[in-house]
Amino acid sequence: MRSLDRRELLTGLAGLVIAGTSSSAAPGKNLKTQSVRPEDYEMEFAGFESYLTPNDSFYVRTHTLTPTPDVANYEIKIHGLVNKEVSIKLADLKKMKKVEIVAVMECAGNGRANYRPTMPGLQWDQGAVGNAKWGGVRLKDVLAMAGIKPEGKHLAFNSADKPMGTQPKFIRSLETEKCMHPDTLLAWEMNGEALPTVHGGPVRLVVPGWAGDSWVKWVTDIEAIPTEFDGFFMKTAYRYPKVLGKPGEAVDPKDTNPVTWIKVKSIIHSPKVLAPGKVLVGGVAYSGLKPVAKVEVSVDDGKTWKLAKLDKNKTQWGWRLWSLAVTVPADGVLVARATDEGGNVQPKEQEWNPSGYLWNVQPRVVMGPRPGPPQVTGVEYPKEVKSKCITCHDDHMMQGQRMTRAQWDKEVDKMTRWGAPVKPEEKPAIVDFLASKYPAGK
Ligand code: HEC
Ligand SMILES: Nc1nc2c(c(=O)[nH]1)N[C@H]1C(S)=C(S)[C@@H](COP(=O)(O)O)O[C@H]1N2
Ligand SMILES: [Mo]
Repeated sequence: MRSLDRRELLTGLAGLVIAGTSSSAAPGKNLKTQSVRPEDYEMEFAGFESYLTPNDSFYVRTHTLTPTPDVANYEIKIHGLVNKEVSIKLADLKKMKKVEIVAVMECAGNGRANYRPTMPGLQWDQGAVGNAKWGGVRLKDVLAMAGIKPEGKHLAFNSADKPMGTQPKFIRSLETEKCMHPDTLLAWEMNGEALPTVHGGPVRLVVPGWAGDSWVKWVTDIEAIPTEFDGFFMKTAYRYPKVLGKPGEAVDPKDTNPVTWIKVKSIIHSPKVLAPGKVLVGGVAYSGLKPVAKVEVSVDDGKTWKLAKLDKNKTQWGWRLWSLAVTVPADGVLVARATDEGGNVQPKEQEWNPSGYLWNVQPRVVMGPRPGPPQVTGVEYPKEVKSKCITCHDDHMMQGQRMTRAQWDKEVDKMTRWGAPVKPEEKPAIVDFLASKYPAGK
C-alpha cells in the first residue's frame, strides 16, 4: 500500500476525525487557509515576489472534494458531436508534441472580500492568482483525433472530482473556438514537475487569458455540444452582467455572460523600507487580453504618477514583476496602476457585480503594517449548526462569510437543496446564529 501524504490525510479523513472544528493546516509556503475541506488556499503577499509561483505556494480553489485519480489507467474520452469517438490514454497523450507556456491563472472570485456590499462566496483578498509554466499538449491536437463537427460549437469538460451531498458536478463548457487556440492546453506539468493532484493532476485544462473556472482539473471527459452546457457551474455560477448595475442590485441571469477574460491588474506586495521615507514598492502586473505595457506608481493618491521598472519577462500570458524606489511619508498612501497594450487601464473605482468577480481596482497601500482579512476563531457552535452544517465541509466555509440575515436565509436554503438536512422549523435558529456571528461587512 502506498502511503498517504499529509494533504490526502486532511481531505480524506478530516471529516471523520475533526468534524466540528477547523484545522488551519495550509499545505505549503505562503498559503493561508480559506477552507480545508473542500481545499481552498490563498497565496499571501510574499508570493508576489517571485516570477514563477512555486507549486506549493500556488493558490488552490476546489468546489468539491479532491479526488485520488487512478493515474495508471487514466483516460480522456472525447464524444458527442464528433466524427469518431475516442479514448486517449495518459501515456499516449505524453507521446504527442509537447509545449510549454507561462501563464497567469486567476480565480474569477479573487478580490471578492473587497466588494461592498458583501456577497456569499469565498472571501479572497488578493492571492487567488499565480503564474506558472504549464507543460502539456495542445488541446486542438487532441481534438483532431476525434474531429469536432461544425455543429459542436461548445465543448463540455467533466472531471474526476467528487461533489458533496447533492452539489451539482463541476462541469464547464468552453467555446470550441477558444479550445482550438494553439495556447489552450491539456497539461500534465506545472513548473517542470508532474502536475500536483490538488492542481488537477494528472491532467488539467490550461486556458491562458481566461479566469480559473475554465481551467478544469482532473479532465476525464470532453463532449462536443451545440450550445453552452446547461448546468449550475455554467448557468448560475461564473456569470458576469452584460450591463453593470448599481452596487447591491440583482441581475437576471439572461442579462449575463459566462466569465472569460481576466482584467488588467497590478498587485502591490509588501513595500520594503530602504531608509526613512524611502521605500521600494513592487509587485506583479498582468492582463488576460494583451500583455502589460506599463505600471505606474503614485505617492499622492493618484494625482501624479511615475513609471515603474518592469522585469524582462515579457510573454503573451505571464505576469511581469515591477518595482520602483519612491519617497513616501511614514503614513503615506501608495497606489499602482497597470495599463496593457490594448490601452486597458486599471480603474480607480471598482465596478460592482452580484457575485464579486474580476476585482481589479488600483491597489492602494497605506504605509505601515498591512492588516489581513479578519480571522474568526474559537467559535462555539450550537449543536444544530454543528450537526447540520459542519459535515460536508468544515466551518471555514461559514467563518469567512459576511452576510445579512436575508443572504444567510438564502444560503441555508441553497445548502438544504444541496443536501443539508434542515427542517423548516429548525431553520430560523440556524439563520439567527449565522447572521449574528458572521454579519455583513461595512
Ligand atoms: C450536503 C453537504 C452540505 C451540507 C450539509 C452543508 N453544506 Fe454548505 N456547502 C456545500 C457545498 C457543496 C458548497 C459549495 C462549495 C464550493 O463551491 O466551494 C457549500 C458552500 C457553503 C458556503 C459558501 C458559499 C457558497 O454557497 O458556496 C457556505 C456559507 C455554506 N456552505 C454554509 C453552510 C451552512 C450554514 C450549512 C448548514 C445549514 C451548510 N453549509 C451545510 C455543501 C454542504
Ligand atoms: N474539476 C474541477 N476543476 C476546477 C475546479 C473544481 O472545483 N473542480 N475549480 C476551478 C476554479 S474555480 C479555479 S479558480 C481553478 C483553480 O485551480 P488551482 O486549484 O490549481 O489553483 O480550477 C478550476 N478547475
Ligand atoms: Mo475560481
